[in-house]
Amino acid sequence: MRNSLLSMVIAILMSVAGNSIAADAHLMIMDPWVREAPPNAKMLAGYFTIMNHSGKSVEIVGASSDKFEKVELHKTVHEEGVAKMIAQPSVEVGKHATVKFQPGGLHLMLIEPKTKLKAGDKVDITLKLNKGDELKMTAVVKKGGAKEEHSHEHMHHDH
Ligand SMILES: [Cu+2]
Repeated sequence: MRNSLLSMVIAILMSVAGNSIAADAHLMIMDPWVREAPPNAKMLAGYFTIMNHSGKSVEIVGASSDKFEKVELHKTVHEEGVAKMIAQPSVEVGKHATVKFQPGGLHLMLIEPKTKLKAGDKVDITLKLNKGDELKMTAVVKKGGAKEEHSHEHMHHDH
């Protein structure tokens, strides 16, 4: 009896540990942040750098955050001098590669905030990887450089 109880406890501990460990210890997220937007903004942009120290490429296939209705992977591209954002079904991080989500390029499009966010606030974001793994990060809301184009709001403003 004791033994079976003990092995049950061990099994539970192992499954808890399994869930809390990052999907892949070889993946590293650096400097996650969300650009502060006007309080009525319907969309905010999120940025981070991801490094893949493993010998296998991984794919980011989606993202979510409990502070937003929806999170999409976007890329800003310039076509004939016009900046456009294109939703990406997935973003590959090659083996031993670094991919930057940064203003003017790849970004997380954080859609319909559930609460008002201002500089200094924290936003938990989960990346979904291929094979069903997840990678969590805590982004800090910061003021972005005013010169950076992109973001839907900025399209309606003159800088
Ligand atoms: Cu976007």
